[in-house]
Amino acid sequence: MKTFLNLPKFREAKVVIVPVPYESTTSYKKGTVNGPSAILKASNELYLYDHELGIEPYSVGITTLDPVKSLSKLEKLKKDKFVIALGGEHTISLPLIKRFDQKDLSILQIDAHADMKGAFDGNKLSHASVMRRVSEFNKNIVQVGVRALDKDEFDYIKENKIKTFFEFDIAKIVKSLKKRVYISIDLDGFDPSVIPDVGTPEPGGLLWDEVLSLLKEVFSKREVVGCDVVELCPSGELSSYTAAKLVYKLVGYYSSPR
Ligand SMILES: [Mn+2]
Repeated sequence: MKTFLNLPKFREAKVVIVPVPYESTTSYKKGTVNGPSAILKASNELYLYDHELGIEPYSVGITTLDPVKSLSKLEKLKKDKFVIALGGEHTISLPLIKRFDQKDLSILQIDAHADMKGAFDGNKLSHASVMRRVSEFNKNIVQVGVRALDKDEFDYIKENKIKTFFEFDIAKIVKSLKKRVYISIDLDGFDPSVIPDVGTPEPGGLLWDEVLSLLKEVFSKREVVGCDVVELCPSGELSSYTAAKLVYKLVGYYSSPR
């Protein structure tokens, strides 16, 4: 497997890209297992300069780990580096979030789905239940882009005061976040015109500029502790390249001064 931007492995890097080709419970289109390698391959095509930020984000130091395939290994990842995990199905967020101290920590979830099902196909550890499992130890979940959910999920959200924004209002979203934030980006949160290749596509999603404006604001106003970008189900260049660019934007926002 290639590395992000084809950069050599580098111990002192501040940003660590972790490929997680984990797919166990996808329910519709399969192929998220190929997501990480497609993002790494597409990252070769990126321009290194970010004109919005006026920096070359790679200069912060980026390294790519060998792929991690098990959820238990993810929970043991170190916290002294800024980890961006590449999925794989959304289930991988659970161990990635669990490894942090939950005090003053919000989870910003960009997603078409609430992922709040008690269980899915009888499985409690499913991509469609991942945020429900997170909510069992941290209810500070802020959801953006959600447009497909069951009534049970809707009721659970209300009862447990999960902050689900059905309207896109950046100021209100950022205000609802605690001091520290973990960002989980399910690529189906984007409109399918932006990223068509996802396991469970849903029309009416967020646009590229909207997501970037939100992320930029979150990184400048809060301490972001880690990120994941999940559910790419690659079949064409557009989605893989866009996902790679998103990852590089995350590196850029992380490395620009607050
Ligand atoms: Mn999801």
